[in-house]
Amino acid sequence: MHKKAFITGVTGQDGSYLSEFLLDKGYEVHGLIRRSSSFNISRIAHLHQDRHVRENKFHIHYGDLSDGSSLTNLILRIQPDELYNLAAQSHVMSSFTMPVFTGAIDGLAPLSILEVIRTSGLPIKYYQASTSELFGAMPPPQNEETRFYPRSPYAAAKLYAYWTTVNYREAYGIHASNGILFNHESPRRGETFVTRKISQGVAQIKMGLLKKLYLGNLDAIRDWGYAKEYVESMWLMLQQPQPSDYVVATGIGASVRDFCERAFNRVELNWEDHVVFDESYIRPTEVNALIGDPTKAKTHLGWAAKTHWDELADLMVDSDLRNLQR
Ligand code: NAP
Ligand code: F7E
Repeated sequence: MHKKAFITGVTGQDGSYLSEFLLDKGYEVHGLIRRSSSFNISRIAHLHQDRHVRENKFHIHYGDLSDGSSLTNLILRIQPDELYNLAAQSHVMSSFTMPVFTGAIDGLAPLSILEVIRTSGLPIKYYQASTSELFGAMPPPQNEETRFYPRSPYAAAKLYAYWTTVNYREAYGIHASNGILFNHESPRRGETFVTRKISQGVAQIKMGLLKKLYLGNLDAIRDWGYAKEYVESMWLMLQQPQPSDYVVATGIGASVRDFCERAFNRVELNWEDHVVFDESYIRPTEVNALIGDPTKAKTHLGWAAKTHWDELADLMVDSDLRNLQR
């Protein structure tokens, strides 16, 4: 019997890679999409079109994380073996302008999902998309023992969901795990996150379509990995006999400035000729440095990142150049 997975956030960067990964493993995949005026499935359109080729194993369902009844109906109807809760208002800067919405979707909605699992009595394994942003102001390296110090409404909401996940595991014996993922990027990354903004900007400048790239804090340090590799760690967590919480990272830090330099070098341009500081991108509270210690993921899950951030910068620039050349 094939397994069934339910993915919230299936239209996002991680949801699209996770769907591909699980379909390749023979899963029947169900994804939640929200209703919008335009059909927003560009990252999963190929899977939707291929669903007949894949023996009708990919299904999308309308719903919204703010609508508990839609979630209840879907979970009871699908009865998945595994539920990956990836949906979120995931932009840190936007969480300062939409704090209440972010709190509802990123903080409270995971509780609604866990309540459906608890009251249904179904043996659904649960993955919560937690984040390195939980560590916020704590200096690197950060691991599972590091204290949390959130620095945004996004991180505070995710902190609530983190502890709800731990609590439902301890209180009700639910197989619920937190993946504390550090930044992971790809050609499918949203266009307003800094790596993709840079790779797209570099490609546009190279093609003569843009003159300047406006950025905020160039000193921020992040541990950037390749999203396509990170989704395997989510699946591995749910295959463990016992649920737990895991840091997933490369263990290597680089600054936004480093990433810029590498991305511009890829097309033989000097970043300093094109990047302009724009203070509107400065956050009310910044997270200065996140570098993960992924020892537990390596030891317990056998998972390790393969792609270094500089290769990631290259592959993102190459992809954006190809997109424009098309
Ligand atoms: P993403 O590309 O921004 O995708 C977010 C997904 O959530 C999209 O499918 C979005 O749908 C959906 N969504 C947002 N609000 C919703 C709502 N009210 N109801 C239903 N769906 C909703 O994010 P990602 O980079 O793939 O990240 C996946 C998860 O991991 C997120 O929870 C994020 O916070 C977390 N995370 C990400 C990183 C990272 O570096 N990427 C690191 C740590 C944790 P639309 O397409 O309709 O907008
Ligand atoms: O910012 C700086 C900015 O928006 C990275 C989300 O996936 O990862 C992501 O959150 C850094 C910050 O990602 C610009 O100030 C400079 O220090 O790409 P970002 P993030 O805030 O780290 C975590 C792990 C998540 O969980 C989140 O969901 O880059 N920065 N100039 C800029 N950032 C943006 N967006 N735009 C700029 O122009």
